[in-house]
Amino acid sequence: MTGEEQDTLPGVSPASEGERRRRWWQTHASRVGGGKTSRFRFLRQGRKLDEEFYDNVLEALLAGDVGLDMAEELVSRLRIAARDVKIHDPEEAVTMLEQLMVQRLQERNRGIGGSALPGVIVVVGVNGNGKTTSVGKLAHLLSSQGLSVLVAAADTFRAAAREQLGVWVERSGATMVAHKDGADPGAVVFDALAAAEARHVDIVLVDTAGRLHTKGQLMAELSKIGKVIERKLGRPADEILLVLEAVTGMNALVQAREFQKALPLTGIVLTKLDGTSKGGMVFAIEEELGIPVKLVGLGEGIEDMQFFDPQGYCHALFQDVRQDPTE
Ligand SMILES: Nc1nc2c(ncn2[C@@H]2O[C@H](COP(=O)(O)OP(=O)(O)OP(=O)(O)O)[C@@H](O)[C@H]2O)c(=O)[nH]1
Ligand SMILES: [Mg+2]
Repeated sequence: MTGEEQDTLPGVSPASEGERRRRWWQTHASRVGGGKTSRFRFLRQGRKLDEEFYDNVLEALLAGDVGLDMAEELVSRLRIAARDVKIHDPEEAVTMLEQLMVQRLQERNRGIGGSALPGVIVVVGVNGNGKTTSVGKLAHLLSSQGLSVLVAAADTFRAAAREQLGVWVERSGATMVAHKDGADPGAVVFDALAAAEARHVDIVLVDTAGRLHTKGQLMAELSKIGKVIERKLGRPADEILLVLEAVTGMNALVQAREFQKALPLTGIVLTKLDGTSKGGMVFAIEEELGIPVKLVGLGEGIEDMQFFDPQGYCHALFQDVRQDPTE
């Protein structure tokens, strides 16, 4: 199973899924990068492609938190492209910039999962960044694509974590395997996998307890969850997704390094992208971490998660410019 539009999860029609995804990005566009506070909105206003225009592009990219190296690379690509295809006005150049940003993001493989069933997706991260909510939304997203989903409540640490997850799972039509508070998370995962095999479930989602990346013992617990999966299925989990809040900034790198030591990360779930005006964060995170953003959260509702889509995302970053160029 993979999450790209062209080759998607088992049982899903790629065409209808692509259309659904496009619609989602359109309806959520105003939340990416803070809508009216979009950093790209003034770019089309200049008269000609002079140094001031390129300075403004660089400034907008930096203000949108794209990151210095990436911002410079994009401006340099834009200069070359503008010269090669003979672009003379800012309007066209901004359209070209958007295309270059899409291309840059398309260089990464954002597929989700493998081919063996059940597919296993483990969600990890520091406290309170949106893991449980993301598992709930993802259960809904995958169920709505016709997949059977089983959720393992492996956060046995925080009181009420199981109940919180249970509410999401019920709403999404998935099923859940849970143990008592304080139980061994590895045992929960083992039982969830056994149940998934017995019931021929497509996907197992594992919600884990929030943990500070500096706490060695808690990180060892994550490694153990990885080993349980390998022992039970004879293969590693398909995805280990690190949940990061879009506002995390440089600490994301520190977090990712520590989690990477416990389990090999395969992707990022970027949450709360609706709560920042720095919508360019996806570029910075991918450059810093070298791990692709695979899913984004743009709100607290059950429908507010989608597979990351370079085109939909860049379109959203520039939408303010497009809709209201003179304001
Ligand atoms: N605005 C917004 N809020 C979000 C998003 N994702 C999660 N939240 C909110 O973030 C808060 C924490 O979410 P949880 O899912 O409980 O976080 P968690 O990582 O499971 O927390 P712990 O298990 O305690 O580590 C909740 O109030 C969610 O509604 C998002 O994409 N956008
Ligand atoms: Mg949680």
